[in-house]
Amino acid sequence: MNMNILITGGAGFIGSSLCNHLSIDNHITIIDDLSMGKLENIDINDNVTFINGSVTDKILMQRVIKDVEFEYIFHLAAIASVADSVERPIETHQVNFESVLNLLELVRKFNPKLKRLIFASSAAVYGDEPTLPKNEESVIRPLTPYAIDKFAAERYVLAYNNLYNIPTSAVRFFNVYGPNQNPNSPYSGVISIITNQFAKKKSGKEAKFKVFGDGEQSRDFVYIADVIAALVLIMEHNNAKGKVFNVGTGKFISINELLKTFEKLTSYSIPIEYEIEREGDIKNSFADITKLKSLDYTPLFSIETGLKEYLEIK
Ligand code: UD2
Repeated sequence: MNMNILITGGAGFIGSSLCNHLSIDNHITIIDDLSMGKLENIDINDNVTFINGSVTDKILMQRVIKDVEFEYIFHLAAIASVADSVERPIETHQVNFESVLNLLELVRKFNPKLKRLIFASSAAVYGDEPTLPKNEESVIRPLTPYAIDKFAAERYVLAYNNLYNIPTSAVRFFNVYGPNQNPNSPYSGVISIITNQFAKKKSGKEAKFKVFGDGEQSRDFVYIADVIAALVLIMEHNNAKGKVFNVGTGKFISINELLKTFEKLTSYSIPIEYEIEREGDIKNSFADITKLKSLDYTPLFSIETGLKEYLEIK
């Protein structure tokens, strides 16, 4: 392909996986302040330029957009913790919303050759409205600063397509899992936390896992390789312009069943404690992926095959 591609948040979990995939035959520029991401996540080679900085730095962002004529931009940088957004709504708003609007304006002024900007939104926009599965026209009920910012930013991204002819798309990620997801906060993806505990157990250390609630809550867990495939399809399809897509598998599994799957695959078991339900936790969530399938997307990984690949079980 040999394109110039900007990935904000390119050292993070999803961004680094995307970079490692696309840098085989494109030039990638990454902006990341390493607040959550890690340099070790990136396969640094001649095709990758790493810039250590924040997407909230307007001077830096202007310089980057003016310096290189990007064909594609993936805006993945964000404060990913919902709890953090509740603690620090103003600071998280600067990263999760203002950086998006600023980037859109920079592109409008300085990047006429852009083929597509793809923005990472979230299933959080659907909130706790119980109808399932969620399709892109389902009721939107964002409940936290994180979800409100994601929804507002997503609308701006699509409005720039319609108002100014800036080619954009947005994705609503469901529960993404896979290598390089940081397990070190209680709000890290639950699969990264469970994996970490099973790895401890394997190496003879003390391990345990706390389930918040009765464990019957369910999620649509999508393996990172399927997410990368979805992003590439959206990037390549002209008819994805001006649209938002759910990115999930269309299937769901409860936390209890997930734990059983880990036990089956690893042949280990760890002590499980049941704690009070997490405040604001959504009971069940899964995606209707009909719209993404119209771009020829088929998720290749079930929860079992995805976990096998992640846990490197041959
Ligand atoms: C996901 C997203 C979040 C936001 C939200 C919107 C991830 C990592 N997070 O949060 O950014 O978009 O969806 O709805 O994708 N759990 C336990 N024990 C633990 C950790 C989690 O029982 O140690 C439970 C948790 O209470 C929840 C489920 O596991 O019911 C999944 O938790 P999560 O933090 O992986 O993802 P979620 O859906 O809360």
